[in-house]
Amino acid sequence: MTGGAIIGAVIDRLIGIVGDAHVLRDPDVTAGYSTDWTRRFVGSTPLVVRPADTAQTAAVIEVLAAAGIAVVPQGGNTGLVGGSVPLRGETVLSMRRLSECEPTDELAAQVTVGAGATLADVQAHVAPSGLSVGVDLAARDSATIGGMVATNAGGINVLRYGAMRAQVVGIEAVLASGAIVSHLSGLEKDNTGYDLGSLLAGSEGTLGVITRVRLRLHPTQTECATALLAFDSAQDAVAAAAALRRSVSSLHALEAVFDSAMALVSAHLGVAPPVGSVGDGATGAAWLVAEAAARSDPSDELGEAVADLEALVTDAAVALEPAARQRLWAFRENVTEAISAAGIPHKLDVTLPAAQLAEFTEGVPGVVRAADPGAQPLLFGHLGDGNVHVNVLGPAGAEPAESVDDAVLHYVASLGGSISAEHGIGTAKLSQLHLNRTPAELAAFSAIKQALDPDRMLNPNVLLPQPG
Ligand code: FAD
Ligand code: 2HG
Ligand code: ZN
Repeated sequence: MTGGAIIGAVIDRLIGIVGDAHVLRDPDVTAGYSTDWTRRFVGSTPLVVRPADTAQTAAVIEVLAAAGIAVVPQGGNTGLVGGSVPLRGETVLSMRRLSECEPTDELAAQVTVGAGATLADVQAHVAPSGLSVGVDLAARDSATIGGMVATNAGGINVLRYGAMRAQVVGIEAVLASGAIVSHLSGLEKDNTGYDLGSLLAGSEGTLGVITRVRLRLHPTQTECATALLAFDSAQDAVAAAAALRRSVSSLHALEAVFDSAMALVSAHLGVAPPVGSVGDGATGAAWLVAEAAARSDPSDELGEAVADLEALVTDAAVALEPAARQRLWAFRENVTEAISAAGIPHKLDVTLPAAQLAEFTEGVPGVVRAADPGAQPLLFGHLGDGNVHVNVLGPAGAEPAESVDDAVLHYVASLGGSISAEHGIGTAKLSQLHLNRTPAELAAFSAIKQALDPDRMLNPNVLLPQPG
């Protein structure tokens, strides 16, 4: 049963496990758990259950599975691919209450945290030990560690530390059967069979509900230098990004904002960038945010590398102090907010091979407009990882034609790229997954799902080919 009447006896049993205050049934309250961050994906649910710990999570899943009620696990609900909301009346399992952070293990440089802890909370928790989480992203105040593992989130420091999967040294999760798998010892070398942490990373809530995560931490890079670099063309920005990757050993982030997105974000902030000229969104200009970070001042290393780019860079601003660095970052970090304020975009999150990156950034606006002449492509992203975010707005902030997604993702695949760099497949990219994955791979995915969740109780609408 998904949606429809939830038997009173089931609700009574759930209340017995988590308490009446944590079985939410008021439609005004559950609505907030049923619409995604972008407002593109709107579902509904009769029930939101908020367990407090792993044992309660397991007990809730057992009750729901016995009643044949499917579940959508939800963390901060900041996911961007329609994977965190109940699109077919599923029950939402909100993991936000599992927010406990255990003491930082300074000897191992690791920490075990509840799946519902936000990234910002964990960052603040480990900071006094001189340690940092390897993944950082603009949704840090709401995104949870469980959701970030489930999506294998990327963010701004992947070129240095890898994505979320690379941070996981231990995991605890509840399977669809209600069984708890817990492997949190954090041994750096541990070849004792299948790595369930790796399997659950990027599984988007389809294989298990993550309840606790042991994270590998990194020494905090205390000295930072940030540069905002302006370019006349996307091609020049791509060439400069490749050069900076080769030459700056302390490179910590390498982000891009292309003309159309810079026009929107600077209007949203009410501030022009300190370098480069913002046009009408069609000049082809581009900006890079390049950050170097180390235990000793990296500004000379970054400055020399930027000076070597004089044939490409038209102007550069460099900042060392936190407030000044933040003013440069604002032009990158606020793009998603600025787009959301302008309308409901389609979000295409792609990676290109290095050799095709310039061709793609220059070619994709034409591909978008050929599919929907009224659509507005907005490009930005993690250029150091080859990851471009192509957001597309329709006229007056409406959604663009559905055909835009197909056109862009086919173009990406034709260039050898990935249709999902870091946000996942969710429901948004489900029909294009075959562009990147062979029938044999999809069959293996289905076999894993069948083994761990034969009745499709966990997030049944996302990632996997739908039955029938
Ligand atoms: P949710 O949105 O609640 O859920 C996401 C998926 O994970 C769903 O499929 C859900 O079912 C599953 N899930 C959630 N919790 C669990 C759990 N405990 N166990 C099992 N499955 C679970 N993403 C990036 O990769 N890089 C970025 O730079 C980035 N920047 C962002 C900036 C903004 C402003 C916003 C709004 C989003 C951004 N995102 C980014 C997307 C989003 O923040 C990430 O996908 C994040 O990992 C989602 O975490 P969450 O807790 O909000 O998960
Ligand atoms: C980012 O890099 C996030 O800012 C969000 O991944 C991207 O809004 C988007 O498409
Ligand atoms: Zn991103």
